Amino acid sequence: MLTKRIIPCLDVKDGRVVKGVRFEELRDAGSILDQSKYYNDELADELVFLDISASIESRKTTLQEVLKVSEQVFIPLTVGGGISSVARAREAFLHGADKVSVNTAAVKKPELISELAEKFGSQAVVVAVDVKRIEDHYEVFTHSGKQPTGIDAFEWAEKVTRLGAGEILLTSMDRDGTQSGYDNRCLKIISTSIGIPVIASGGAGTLEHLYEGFEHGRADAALAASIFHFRQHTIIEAKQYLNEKGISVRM
Ligand code: 0VR
Repeated sequence: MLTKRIIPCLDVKDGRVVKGVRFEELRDAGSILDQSKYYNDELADELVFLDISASIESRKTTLQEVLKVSEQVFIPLTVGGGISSVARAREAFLHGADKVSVNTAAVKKPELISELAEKFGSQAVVVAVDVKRIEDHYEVFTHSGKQPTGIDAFEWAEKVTRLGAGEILLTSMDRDGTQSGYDNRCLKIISTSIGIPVIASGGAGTLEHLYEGFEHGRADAALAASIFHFRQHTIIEAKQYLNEKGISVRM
C-alpha cells in the first residue's frame, strides 16, 4: 500500500489562520507562522496554505506570508486562493510554494490546468474541488463556496484529470468544520474512478474519521484543520493510531 499522507490546512484571512463551519462563521485559529512551525515539527507530511481573503490587494501580503512559512517549513507546501494564471502560479513558486491549488480559475478556464501542468509539471498542480451534496449527486462550487456552478463533481474530476491535474483536493462543504467525518461516499466514487491521487477534505473530527477516509473513502491523503488547529489530536497521535490500524504512514 502506498504511504498515506496527513495534511493540515491553514485557511488564511487577514494575516491569521481561521477556521469556520461549512465555510461560514470564521473564527481565529492562531498565528500562521506558529501553526506552520508546529505542523512541520509535528511530522505533518505536507501543508496547505489557503488564502481565503476576498480582497485583491491582499495578494502581495499573502505572498510575503507564504515566503516566511516556506523559510521554516521543510515539507511540501501547497498554496491556494486566487491562483488564476501561470504568472500568479509562478509568483507562488518564487515565494516558496512547491505546489499550487486552483479552483475558481480552473472552472472558468479549464485549459489553465494544462497550461500549469505543461509549465510546472502535473505534480505541482492540485485542483481543489469544493462540492455540496444535492440529493444523490454532488455539485461543484467556486468563489469560496459561494457560487454554484451546476457542474457534476464526478464529471469535473474526470475532466481535470484529462487536463493534466496532478491530484484533486476534494472538499465537502457540507462536512467542512462539522467534525462529523469525511463524505466517504463522494470520496470513494471519485477516488476509484480517476487515476490521480485524491486528498480528502472537510469534516475530520476523530482519528477514526481519518481511518475511514482511507479505508472507506479510498483517499490517498487526509487533509484536516479543526481537529489539529485546536489540538484535539496531534499528528503524531493520528499516525500512531493509523499505523496500528494497518494504514501505511510516514513515522
Ligand atoms: P476541517 O473540516 O476543519 O478539517 O476543514 C478542512 C477544510 O475543509 C478547510 O480547511 C478548508 O479547505 C475549507 N475551505 C474556503 C474554506 C473555508 C472557508 C472559506 C473558504 C475555501 O474557499 O476553500
